[in-house]
Amino acid sequence: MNLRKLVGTLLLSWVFVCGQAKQQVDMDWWREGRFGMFIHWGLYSVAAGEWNGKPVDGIGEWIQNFAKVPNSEYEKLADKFTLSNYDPDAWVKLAKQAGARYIVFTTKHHEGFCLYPSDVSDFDIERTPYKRDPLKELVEACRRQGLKVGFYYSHRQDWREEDAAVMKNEYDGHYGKPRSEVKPNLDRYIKEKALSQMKELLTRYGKIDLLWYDTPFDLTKEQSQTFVNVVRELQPECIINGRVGYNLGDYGALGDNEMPCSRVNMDLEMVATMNHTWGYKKNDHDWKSPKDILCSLIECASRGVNYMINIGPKEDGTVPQPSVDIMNFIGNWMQANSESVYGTSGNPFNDNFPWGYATHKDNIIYLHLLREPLNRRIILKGLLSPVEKAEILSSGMAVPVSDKGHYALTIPAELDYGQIPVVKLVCKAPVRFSEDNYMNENIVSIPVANGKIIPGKEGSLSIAEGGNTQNFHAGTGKLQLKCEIDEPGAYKVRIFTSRHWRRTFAEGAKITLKVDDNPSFNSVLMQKDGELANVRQNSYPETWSDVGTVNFRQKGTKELELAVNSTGTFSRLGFFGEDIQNESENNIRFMRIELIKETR
Ligand code: FHN
Repeated sequence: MNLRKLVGTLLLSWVFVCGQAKQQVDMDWWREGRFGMFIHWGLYSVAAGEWNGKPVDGIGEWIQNFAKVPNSEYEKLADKFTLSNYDPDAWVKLAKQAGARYIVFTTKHHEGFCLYPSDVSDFDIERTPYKRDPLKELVEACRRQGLKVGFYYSHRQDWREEDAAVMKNEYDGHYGKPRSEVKPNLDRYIKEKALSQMKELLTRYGKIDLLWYDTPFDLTKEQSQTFVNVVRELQPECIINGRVGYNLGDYGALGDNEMPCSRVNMDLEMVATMNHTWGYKKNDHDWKSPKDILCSLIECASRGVNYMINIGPKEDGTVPQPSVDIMNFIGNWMQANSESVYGTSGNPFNDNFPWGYATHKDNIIYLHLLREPLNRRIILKGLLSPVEKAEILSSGMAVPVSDKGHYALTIPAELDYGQIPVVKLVCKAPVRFSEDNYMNENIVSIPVANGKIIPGKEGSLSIAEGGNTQNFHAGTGKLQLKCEIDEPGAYKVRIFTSRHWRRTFAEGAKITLKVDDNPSFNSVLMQKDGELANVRQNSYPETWSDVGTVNFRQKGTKELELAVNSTGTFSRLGFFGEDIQNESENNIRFMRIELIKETR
């Protein structure tokens, strides 16, 4: 054993003996920054979504798995991973001018290939024509330009390692033998490879600001904890993401491209693709629009959530032009409007606004206008703080505010909504707001996350990190919600649910809903009456069901009570594209209920 390895082994043993150190993590920069750039780069960038000249479905970095490529074949990609146009300063500049405050880079993805020279694996950058350490170069570029650095490390999946074989999720021919002969020894992989590589990553590159683990799958809590411990011991200030497993990280985890549906009161990050893949795919031209991506950043900020957008460079290091265009578009907007994102705390109101989003900071509320508000008027019914003034953030143009019981803003004519103008509303004191839900532009939008949970005979439903219901079925109780009705009349009741994109809409789901003193909707079938056409469709599509109409004879506070009678069945796209029929569901993923005023 060479000296470097001996020191490493001693250090690791110390990590195991000490266990978890006292947490000294500094979350301030991460909360303040709100915006990061993810980079997926590896041998899959060489394959670029094709194997043997044929396009392969699915996310590009999974091509080895989806195209069922044995390791002996896959490793040949290393010869073609040239990095010939790799310019880490240009990548960092791209992130920085867009306003991103941190970068997270794939040091090892599920394929097992290390983008740095590793002493414990020969499947690393030294196999490529590139003779330097691209990770070191990227870290240095981040430091030069003042961005925080995060390392992505696939801690559970490693298709190069038989001992880390997952099987259910994984093509079993990687190792050149039948499934029955593969006898994984996960503990050995963790101790001898993963933790040793963590030590390399945490001791060779100076201060690392964020460690981004992924797909914890079947790790035990103890195993996840060792991945926490190694960071705490070697880099006590480093933040650990939620996907280390068992909520042991410093912030919570959402699914890929999963947009939270209401304001959250915890540290959370949303990670998103610009098209349908993380790793480069030459045939994926289905890019989200620059405005869509900017809206996602703003929406995340309005939920109090960080947003990390991904780029997937080509094998030579070139960033696809649509990604550059998106980052530049965000950068232009951020130049004038970044104060409405950095260090903000999300929408202070419980309302979802039809015209856009809101964030706040101290005594300031920022209103992000995606479209012209109805009659160019915004009425902030829940605002309790006295207002000093309002203006368009990018130009300083005054926005008149009147106070007739509720503050009302008159939005100037002819704003360019393609550029998402922001109203800066300055209050005379730190923002105070009511907890109630009000009607905006004829819609009362009631997030389920605000509800009171009444547990059932079989335990309790709960609210997931992203604000949707989880474990909500006939046995787990009911949800009570409230809203303010200030205009009596008839209202359509629309219920929004979401689902993972691999699942079809659940058939046969039935609910019971009571709305104030209206006759209750008993065991109503949830129909797929419509689906929102937006960036969520690729990940967690949102569907609505119109369950009927209610009448309010008087204004005032109204109570709603939601229960599930049956959750229904769905079919699911399996991991290799197979159609899995008639799975049952133990949850309806409710997001919000809308009461829509009938205006006839
Ligand atoms: O399987 C990976 C996937 O390839 C990609 O890296 C994403 C990014 O969040 N994480 C995993 C799936 O959630």
